[in-house]
Amino acid sequence: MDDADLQMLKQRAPGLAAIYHTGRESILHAADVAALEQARVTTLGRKSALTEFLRSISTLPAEDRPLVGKGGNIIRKELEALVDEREVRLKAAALSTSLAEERIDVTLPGQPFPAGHEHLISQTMREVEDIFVGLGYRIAEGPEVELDYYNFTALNTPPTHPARSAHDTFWVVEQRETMPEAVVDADRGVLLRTHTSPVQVRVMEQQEPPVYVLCLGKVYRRDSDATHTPMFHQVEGLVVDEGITLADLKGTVAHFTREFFGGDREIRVRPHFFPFTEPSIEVDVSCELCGGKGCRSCKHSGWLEIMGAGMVDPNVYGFVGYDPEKVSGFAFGMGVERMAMLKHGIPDLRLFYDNDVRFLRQF
Ligand code: 2U9
Repeated sequence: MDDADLQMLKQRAPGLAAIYHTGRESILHAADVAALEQARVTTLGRKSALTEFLRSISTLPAEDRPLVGKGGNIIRKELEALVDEREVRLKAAALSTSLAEERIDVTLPGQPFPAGHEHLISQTMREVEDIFVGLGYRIAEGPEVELDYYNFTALNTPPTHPARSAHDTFWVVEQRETMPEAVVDADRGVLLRTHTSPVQVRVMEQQEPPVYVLCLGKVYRRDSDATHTPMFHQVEGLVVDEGITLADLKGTVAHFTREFFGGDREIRVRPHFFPFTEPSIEVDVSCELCGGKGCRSCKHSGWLEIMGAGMVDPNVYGFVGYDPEKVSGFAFGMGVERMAMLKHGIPDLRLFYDNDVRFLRQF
């Protein structure tokens, strides 16, 4: 549009310049995208002064219409371009404001996720396992529902042996009940294992010496009071090789107690009896609380009983086909709950099974 056209336009359509200036001002002053949309509707919408003006062109003299129409469209295009340009600017400004204000610190710690952990009994078994694996032992497992033969008979505890009653067995199928005449068949009875020793019998059935094996797991006895639960956990070890002596047993136990309890712990050995070991011993570890002087926790003796053990009775080898003239070995057993109580000063066995997280989460 040249200057002459512009002059003519100003004369024929004097309101157009005002429409342009008002629209331009409201577009350029829109403070945000919403305000800009409002300005666009007011300036360029169907009810705007500009649209009204363009509609009214048909009422002008025919010779004026092309120029006025052209001018009106130029103005509309210019205002539309201003809206687009302003929109780009406002959006960019809004983005940089939100980037600055809504900053996320990715180094903040996340929401805590309440994860549990192994029960102290499992942790204790894992610790004992690690110590013996470090000595070259293999871990063995076996059934908790066991045959009388593996739980008692093959461990030198025949059907009439008095030691059987001491075990307070949970019977699944008691042969004496179903076949009263066949006491000889009593070792076919089915029971919940009263110790983990049957696992070692099964290991010896399966392999020739040397045997260096550790068994850990649940055992069951019909017993329930402040110091007994009907289910508890045992760890038992068995070594069978050529030339194994009681000195090897003592050395192994001394190493284990130092690793497990820490510090310069002493051990002492007392004679005892078990059907499956001969000779049999009980092992005590020196009390760390009183340094051996005697206190409440060691019942004023300076010593804490930690395990039973002994040299495997040669009769046991007869059941698994080992030659007691060629090999000898030792075995030991301990209660996991008791080990954990001694190590952590836990006063009551029942705390392990109350499932109170305030107790459990301390370990
Ligand atoms: C075989 C031969 C011998 C395992 C042994 C003990 C001594 C023992 C108790 C400790 C506390 C059980 O949990 S407790 O009540 N265990 O005193 N256990 S010797 O002797 C064996 C095992 C397997 C073939």
